[in-house]
Amino acid sequence: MNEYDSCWLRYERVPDDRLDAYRRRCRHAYVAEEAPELSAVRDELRRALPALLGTDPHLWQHPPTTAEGFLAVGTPDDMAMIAESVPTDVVDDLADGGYLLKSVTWNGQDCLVVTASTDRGLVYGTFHLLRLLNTHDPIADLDVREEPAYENRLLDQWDTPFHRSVERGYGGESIFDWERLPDLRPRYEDYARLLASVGVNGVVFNNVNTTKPARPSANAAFDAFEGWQLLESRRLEAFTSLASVFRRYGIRPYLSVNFAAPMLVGDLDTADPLDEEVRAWWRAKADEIYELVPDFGGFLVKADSEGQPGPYDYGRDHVDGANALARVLEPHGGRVWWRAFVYGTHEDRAVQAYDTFEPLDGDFADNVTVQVKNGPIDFQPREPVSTLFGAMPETDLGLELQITGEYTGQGVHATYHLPMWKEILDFDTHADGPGSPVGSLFRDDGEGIVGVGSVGEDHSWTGHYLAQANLYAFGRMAWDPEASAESVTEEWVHQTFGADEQVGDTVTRILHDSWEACIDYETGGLGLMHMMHNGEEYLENHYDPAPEEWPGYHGATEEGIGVNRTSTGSGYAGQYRDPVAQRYESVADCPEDLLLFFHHLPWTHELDDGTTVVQRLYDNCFAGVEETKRLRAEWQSLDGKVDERRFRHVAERFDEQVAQAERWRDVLTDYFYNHSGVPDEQGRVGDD
Ligand code: GCW
Repeated sequence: MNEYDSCWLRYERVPDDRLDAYRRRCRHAYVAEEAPELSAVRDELRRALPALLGTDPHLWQHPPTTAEGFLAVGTPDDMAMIAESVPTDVVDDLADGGYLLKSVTWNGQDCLVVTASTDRGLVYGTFHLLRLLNTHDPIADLDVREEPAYENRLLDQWDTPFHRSVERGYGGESIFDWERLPDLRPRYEDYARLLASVGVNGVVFNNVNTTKPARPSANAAFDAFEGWQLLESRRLEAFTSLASVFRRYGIRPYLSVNFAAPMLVGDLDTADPLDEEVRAWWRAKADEIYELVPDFGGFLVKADSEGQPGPYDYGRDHVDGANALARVLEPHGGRVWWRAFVYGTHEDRAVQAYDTFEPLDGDFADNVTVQVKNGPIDFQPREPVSTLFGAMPETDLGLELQITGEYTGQGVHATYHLPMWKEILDFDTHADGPGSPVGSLFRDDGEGIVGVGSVGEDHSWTGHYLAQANLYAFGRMAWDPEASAESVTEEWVHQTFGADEQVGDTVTRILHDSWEACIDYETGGLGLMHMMHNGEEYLENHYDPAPEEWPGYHGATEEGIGVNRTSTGSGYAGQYRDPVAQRYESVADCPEDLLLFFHHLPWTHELDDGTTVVQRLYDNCFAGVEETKRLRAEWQSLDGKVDERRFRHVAERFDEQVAQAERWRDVLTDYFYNHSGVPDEQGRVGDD
């Protein structure tokens, strides 16, 4: 990887005190037969082992006869040494993707075994082992058994085909050059490697907004193309080459489809999901896709939302729409991921997803997953969790998280999402009584976790070198939601910035403190949200402060602030199960960090510690800026300890982050002051 960063797959020479132990077991490797995934394993070992160990490893395809130790990667059927080293019934019982890593003695030699019952598991097992070498962990007594917590760990690309743009992507233009397919770019494989190394097993390659370019492209000729055209036969044929790259890494390809495709791609005059011709069109299209891409994962659909067509256009509902598509995928083992992101007809947008979908529980086909954003609004810095979690026990659900930082400073601010995701996963829904955290859902077949992608053509991939941590953490958490945030961060930092303890500790601290800082300067920290500038179509902003644009989201008046979502307001709090509903309903019990999401309160309402609401908002906005300055200083302390390119890039971004945090603080505090007329106790706000 030269034109772009290698992220956490850097493979730098391990320290001398590890070298002997590693070389003893990994100087040579045996990788069973030539399945696509195993050729990827072989390539990865060829890249990694010489770089890590400074050796030129032999890579056998047949069980070796050697007097030296070696690493064996294969299923128990592939080699007697593997079958004899691990309990084969344990291997057989592993979920798809699961694997074992084991240090063994074979013919008197120190060896290592990576085994699994599926080829995909061998890919993950190999990356796990390489991670251990990268982080200089001991490998003499390895006895690891790993299985993914969720069957589906998907990446949703909001890349707009042909335009090379990425809606809400801040890492540059799209890496996917559809116009040139079937020609492949090395970057595809490197992206697949990054994703597979953290266990992602599916990619939706195109934006859910299939009729809308994120912005007109530089090349006007491409503006004639629309995302739905990917379903045209010649496009699908070209798509096979991309699919084959990701297949080698155990990643199934998916496409977002436009619900009106029978009219747009076909020449029907309706897309009514109950119309026989429409059904026949979808069936033929699905058959065509599977003929070309046998491991195709399925369709992602955004229907009847933000201008996308859907079943409502024909007087049908979401079940009719989703099930019509599910029927044609079902014979091929494909799945429909149907998004619950709908809003528009209610005064409070928070209530709509639940109102729309909860009554449909039990009616969706077995191969439909309803994909729900983590919160009821839209990836705000902090939101309560969606009321749909735990509310649809008869339906497969997927949790949608945002890896990209649409509302968290985009590619400019160093905002780490893992602490937010942990908070979401740990939240007790009380769906099955106490002790039913969000993370315990999505565990059935057909369920899973989905991340909205963040990569682009930038050298850093993610627009900010530290934002690579969000991509890494997403995969690791979707594999193992119980892993501690600290351990995941530590892994990432060590692999990405090396073993230096000062660097490791500093970057870890920056990441872990960044989210709360962002909440403070962008919201005031009491549950307010979406005070963003919206911008024009194609130039949508969501970055600059503009609380005056969307007063409905924060409810500021002269008397008070916040949105009443209790039973005397929109009733959103009542969509949770008790005792969660009761807790949010009550001003006294509602957690402070969501207080103004659920309640409209006088500016001078006193919080638990006696501080007024408005004073706390002032204080938090100021604290957020101070914290951001502190994080910048932390980064600056690494001058000379991190390579120049990354050091400067992040340092410059921190300067802009501080300036932007100050802008937020000033705009918000002025706004609060102008509405409340209450001066800041410390005299920092208002006329000066
Ligand atoms: O709020 C919106 C985002 C859109 C996005 C949409 C969605 C892909 O601003 O950019 O469209 O959410 O999730 O469908």
